[in-house]
Order: sequence, then structure tokens, then C-alpha cells
Amino acid sequence: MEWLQVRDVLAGDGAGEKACIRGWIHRKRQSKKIAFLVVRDGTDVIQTTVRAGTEPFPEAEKVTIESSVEVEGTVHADARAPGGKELRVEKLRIIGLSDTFPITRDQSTELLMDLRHLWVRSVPMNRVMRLRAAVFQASREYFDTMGFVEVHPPMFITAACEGGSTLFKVPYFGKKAYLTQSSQFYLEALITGLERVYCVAPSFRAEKSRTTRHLTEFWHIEAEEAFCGLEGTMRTQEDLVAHICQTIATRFPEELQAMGRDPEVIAGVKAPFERISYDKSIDILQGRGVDIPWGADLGTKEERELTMEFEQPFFVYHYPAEAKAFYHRLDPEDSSKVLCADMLAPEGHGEIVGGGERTWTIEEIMSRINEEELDTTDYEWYLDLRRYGGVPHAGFGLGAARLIKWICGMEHIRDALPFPRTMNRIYP
Ligand code: NSS
Repeated sequence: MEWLQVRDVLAGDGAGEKACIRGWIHRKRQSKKIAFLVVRDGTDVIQTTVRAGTEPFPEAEKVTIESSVEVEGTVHADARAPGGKELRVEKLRIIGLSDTFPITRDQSTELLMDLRHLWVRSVPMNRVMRLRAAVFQASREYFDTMGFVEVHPPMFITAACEGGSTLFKVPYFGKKAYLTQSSQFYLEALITGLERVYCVAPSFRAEKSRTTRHLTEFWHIEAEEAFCGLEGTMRTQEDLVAHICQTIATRFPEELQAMGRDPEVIAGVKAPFERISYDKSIDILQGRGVDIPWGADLGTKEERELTMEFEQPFFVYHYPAEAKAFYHRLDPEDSSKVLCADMLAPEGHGEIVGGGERTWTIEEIMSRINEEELDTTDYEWYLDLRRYGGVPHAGFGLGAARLIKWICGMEHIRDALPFPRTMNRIYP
């Protein structure tokens, strides 16, 4: 006996051929004469029917929603069934009889979050997870084609990349240690041997902000390139994001539509992306009545307002030095600015990528560290990268959940991953 997957059964002739499948009872409807059991496996759902008087009928009567089952029968074309085929059951074995499943229709978001371990089996969640997997696959495809080497930096670290206020401290055998906020510094070390590197890894931030786009743990797609400047990394970023969008629009049009997203919008994302300076973005915001002084970083509210008018992702570049981290290189032509850019997703979503050119000479990085009053002892090894053959280099970090939130047109970032971690949520 060979187990088939539902997708393969649905792709068959439906001319009475035999099939054995296993999965979970997705829906159940029953009359005295017949039981309809919709069975779900890792590939799709199929309607199965059990007639009264046949051997499996008592089991069909007993089986509950979400029980795990093995089903054997014959496949018949039936236009009324979802997928156009039904499996007429000859044998039904209950593997694990489910207790009354606690999730029914129209549950509150809070309950679905409490029951996330059960909700992840739902059709909408599976849709997201398949699409999410394809985002990572497409990223790797892009980097591998472009000659980037995938590397694996540590998650336990000792020096803050993105400021002390969002560091998670962890006990580490009596030493001071943190969970990484970004793998950037380690990628900067690795380019000296490999020139172009990328990593796909979690980053952690003790974000106290309760917004629809902040997680405390998020998957970060980061890349770094030697002999590269701001414009070079922006090109890599836009090509990467355009490649991901093309892949998703081609492979997931129905899923996007089911999420209320027009796949054409995603198919329309093509490089190059528009570039607007920080100064211009402040003008636009002030023109729209937003109260933001020159020099401040753009927050959730400002980015929402700024991105409303756009249909494609775009870059905001040349932020004021005071708004950004010390490692961004000062613009040699205007030292009040840094050579960095954020990529903002349209329709209110805001920042999905942060990156730019790095301060790569020892003199410049020392002066930035001193200006920011950081402790140089924390950064000794990072400074060595400048002492021993430093070169101009640039890179970026793309927040996978932020990207998915925008591609799928989601209201909240928590919907972009199976077990979101936020300030208020660490269970299940
Ligand atoms: O802070 S970033 O803007 N930049 C960095 O971490 C750089 N060190 C990356 C680099 O150049 N290698 O974060 C980068 C992206 C940002 O654009 C978001 O998409 C995402 O990481 N990000 C987050 N996603 C979800 N939740 C939170 N809290 C979060 N913070 C950043």
C-alpha cells in the first residue's frame, strides 16, 4: 500500500482509482445516509464520503474534527466537491481521536494567539507559512546567483549594534552577554575572506513599543559587500526585493487573492526603486501637516504618512547623523548626514530594510565612537576590522516579517509568522 498526498489524488483521473491518504478531519457533515469528511493533509483538502451500512460508517460517526485518520477508498470526479474529486471511503482508521477542538468560527484575535499552537494548522496560517518559506527561498536564490556566500554568525554577542536600549541581556557564565540585534558586525568581519556574504538568522530587540510592526524576535535577512558603497547596496536591495516579489506573484497569485491582495500589485514591483532624500521626506511630511523637526528619525507614524502616496517600495537616503547608529559612514560632502538608506514599503507599511555604507577607516570610526560616548573596549574586535585591511563596504538588513506583512497586505506583523514574540506574548 502506498500513501498518496491529497494534492496528487486531486491531480489524478478520478475514474475510480484506489487511493490511501492520511491527515486530519478538517470538516464533518453527516446525515443518516452519508457522512462527508473533509480530510486535510500537508498539501490540500479532499472531500471523502462514507455511506451508511458500509464497514467504516461507525468510525465516521465517531470521528471528531481534527482527529488524525487513515483513509482508503476510490477516487471519483465530482464537480460539487472542492477540488473536483471525492474519495469514497472503504476503510477508515482513527489514529488519534481529537477532543472537542477549541477553535470554531469567528474567534477573537486574543484567543487565536493563546491557541496559536492549534491555530497554525488552519488554512490561512498555512497559506502564510508557505508564502513565507518561498520568501526565504527566493532570497537565497538571489544571493546564491549573485555570488554571495551564506554564513552563520553567533546569536550570543557582547557589543550592541543598534543601541543599548533594546538589548536583551542573558546570563553567560558570569560574563556580560546579549542576544544579537543584528548580525551586521560579524558579516563585516566575514567579507574580508569572502567579499560578499549573507545570513538568514533571528535578531532580538527588547522593543517596548506596542505597534503593528515590532516584534521582539524577528528573522533578519542581512548581507554585506566589500568594495561597495551606498548606491551599490541600494541596487542589491532593490534587486533582491524585486526578485522576491516576482517569485511570490508568480507562485502565489491565488493565495494573495485569498488574503485580499491583488497579485498584480506585487508583480508590478520592479527595480529601480525611487530614491528620495531625508530632507525631501521631511518637506513632504511637513507639507502634510506632520509635526516632525529636521534631525529626527522617522517613526511608525511618520513612515505611515510618508508611504501612503507610494505604490512601490522606495528609499529614503542621507539621514542626519544624529538619527542613526555610529557605524554609518558620514557623508564626506556633508558631515551632518550619513551614507545610509532605509527602504520603505508603500501603503502605510513603512521601513522594511535598513542599510548603507559603513565607516571603514579607523580614524573615522574612533571619532564616531567617541562622539557617541560608546565604550571602545566593547568594540575592539570591530575596530580591528578597520586596522587590518579595511575597505569601503556596505550592507543591509531586511526584516522578513515586515516584508511579508507588506506583500500580503496584513494589518499586523504577528500574522506574518507562526509564533510571534512581542512584549506581551511569549506563550505558546
Ligand atoms: O535596525 S535596522 O534598521 N538595521 C539594522 O539592524 C542593521 N544593523 C542591519 C544591517 O545593516 N545589516 O533593522 C533592519 C530591519 C528593519 O528595516 C526592519 O525590517 C527589521 O530589521 N526590524 C524589525 N522587524 C520586526 N520587529 C522589529 N522590532 C524590528 N526591528 C528591525
